[in-house]
Amino acid sequence: MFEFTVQARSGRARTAQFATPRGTVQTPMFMPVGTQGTVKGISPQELTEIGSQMILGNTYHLMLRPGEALVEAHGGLPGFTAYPGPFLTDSGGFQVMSLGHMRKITEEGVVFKSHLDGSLVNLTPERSVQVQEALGADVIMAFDECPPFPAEREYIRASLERTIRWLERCLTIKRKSEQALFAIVQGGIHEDLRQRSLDLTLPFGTPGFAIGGLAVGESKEEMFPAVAFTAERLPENKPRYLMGVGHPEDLVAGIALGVDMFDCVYPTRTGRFGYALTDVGRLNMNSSAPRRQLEPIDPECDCYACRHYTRAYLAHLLRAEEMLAPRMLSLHNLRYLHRLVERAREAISRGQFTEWATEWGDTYFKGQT
Ligand code: PRF
Ligand code: ZN
Repeated sequence: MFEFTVQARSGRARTAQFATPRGTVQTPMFMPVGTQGTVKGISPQELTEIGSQMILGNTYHLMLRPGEALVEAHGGLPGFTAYPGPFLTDSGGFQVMSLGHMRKITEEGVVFKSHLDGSLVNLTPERSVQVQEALGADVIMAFDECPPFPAEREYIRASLERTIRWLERCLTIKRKSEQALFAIVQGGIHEDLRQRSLDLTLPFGTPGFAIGGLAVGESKEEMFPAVAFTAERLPENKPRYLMGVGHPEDLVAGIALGVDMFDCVYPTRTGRFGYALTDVGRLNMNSSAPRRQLEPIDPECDCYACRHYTRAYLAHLLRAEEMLAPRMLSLHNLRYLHRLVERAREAISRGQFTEWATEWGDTYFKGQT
């Protein structure tokens, strides 16, 4: 179980099969985010149809509401959500930082005020793993700290060392063997701190490794060198997961650096706001032009929205605030990212990833407004 089999390489990019208890997935892959136990507006049947392979769930949200016991009573996230495929849950640390109030980080863990009812909640490495076990995902994440950007170098150093002690505690908890626990490499954008985090994390030999602490407000010129530095020092035979990254151009750049897994709310969130992802950049469906356009969002796309609806119809739905609009734009955007990684996998299999990526980038950036 959790065998990661590289099938082809092209430069640093690779395509692989990753075996999980609920099915084998093909990497590179994009994971839709289902924070509350649902990918906003999209049914499990639709997810399967558009080629979603693994869905992300959140410890932070689900432990607060409805509580992990209720999810466990349904047989975990697959029973609760009726999505039968593989799941990955994030550990909660990152969400506490971005959503929780009045948090206090200590060696023990994090104390925060629930964003729902203001009650004080304690989240520790042990509790995070217990909750993730109850949620029943195939892949679970170590409880880490993701420092904000910018942060003092000394803070990032102390924080990454604490993240290692938390990793050790996560791995000490007795767990069902069919869940893979991925460690998370931190260290901000500093090479020496990334190296320190790698030196301390790699010996644990977890079945996969995540690159955390990035896409938190730094520039792309700062982020990608850190991704490159980290990715090339991670094991060849294990999945590499770049957390919270999901703009089309960042997927292509990440894949080029040897990243295998991505997740982001971007496709669904930007869809709800009326934007559609295409090979010529992001289309604003709220603007006036689409209201008169009788073509689909993307003639190349095989999603339900592109097979059935004109831009004019979707723009009309948006203006009328009909709920089919955010649903169809989310569906299209997810399909776009799944198709993007499919095309990347094909190019890698042909040994022509760089050529494909360059060609894709040429049209994508030319079309960007
Ligand atoms: N840690 C965890 N989840 C995350 C991150 C992290 O550093 C990020 C960083 N972009 C997104 N999600 N546990
Ligand atoms: Zn489409």
